[in-house]
Amino acid sequence: MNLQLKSVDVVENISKDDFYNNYYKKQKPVVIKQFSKEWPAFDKWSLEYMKEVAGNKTVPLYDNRPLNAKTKFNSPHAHMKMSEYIDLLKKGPTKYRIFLWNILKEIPSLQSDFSYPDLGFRFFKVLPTLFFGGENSYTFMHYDIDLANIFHFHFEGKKECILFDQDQTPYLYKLPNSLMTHKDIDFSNPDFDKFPALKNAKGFIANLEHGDVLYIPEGYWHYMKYITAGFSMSLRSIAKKPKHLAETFYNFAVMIPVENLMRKTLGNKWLNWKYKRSLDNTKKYEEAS
Ligand SMILES: O=C(O)CCC(=O)C(=O)O
Ligand SMILES: [Fe+2]
Repeated sequence: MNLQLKSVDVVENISKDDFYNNYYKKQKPVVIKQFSKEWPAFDKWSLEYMKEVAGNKTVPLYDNRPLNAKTKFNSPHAHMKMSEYIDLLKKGPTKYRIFLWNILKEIPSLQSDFSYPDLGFRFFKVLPTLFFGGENSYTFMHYDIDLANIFHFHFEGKKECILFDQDQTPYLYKLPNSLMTHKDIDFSNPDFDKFPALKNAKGFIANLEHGDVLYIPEGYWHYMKYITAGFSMSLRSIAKKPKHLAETFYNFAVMIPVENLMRKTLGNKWLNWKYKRSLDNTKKYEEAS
């Protein structure tokens, strides 16, 4: 038994109108092969190049440890010099990832290597971010705090992405007051005895290689597995659906402050309550549909 995953459409070339009407408007994911081939980045960007331009930067690293009551929302697990980190990536599998690294703030010169595609809507230009991962590392299933439309460009190596629309949330064992699923689910090889509702979830799968872009519609859940060491850049365009804009506001104004406060005051009791609630809330979706 596997997850019910359809392959994301893959196109070689796409016009602005076709992208807008067939994917953006319908909020349907798509992979555009070698979309970045006109950019200087297509030839330049590699792990080695990142080591050259950012080797001396200290970078925040994340591994796969579950939430911890002692840390705040999204705080890093370790720090390293970028040059050491890239050496580590090249040496073999490592769990350490870089997550949401802001290009404008950290290495503004990289901006001249890419441009914002003209696809009929506005990009949120202050927030181009980079993500790095070692062979077999993965970014846990989540959706983004601003429920943005994401353009995820991949460089060097191969990556596998699993996506779910928000309408599949009931089957995903979402943790209350968070944007994540239960910590014990391995989306590459889920345990359906422990998490039977996952059998009913209908999602998408995409494979990315150097130069490809994956369009992730707004608010979509995403799980990313680095098949080999590599990195990606996400460009975002804010959510359009009023419901998603309202949730963005809620996430910043209520969700994060509540989370930080509860971890501080109740500690692990709060986290354990969240895990239990995610199982209880999902019970009614466990029957085969
Ligand atoms: O590629 C990754 O490691 C995570 C990407 C991601 O979560 C995003 O672009 O929002
Ligand atoms: Fe994300």
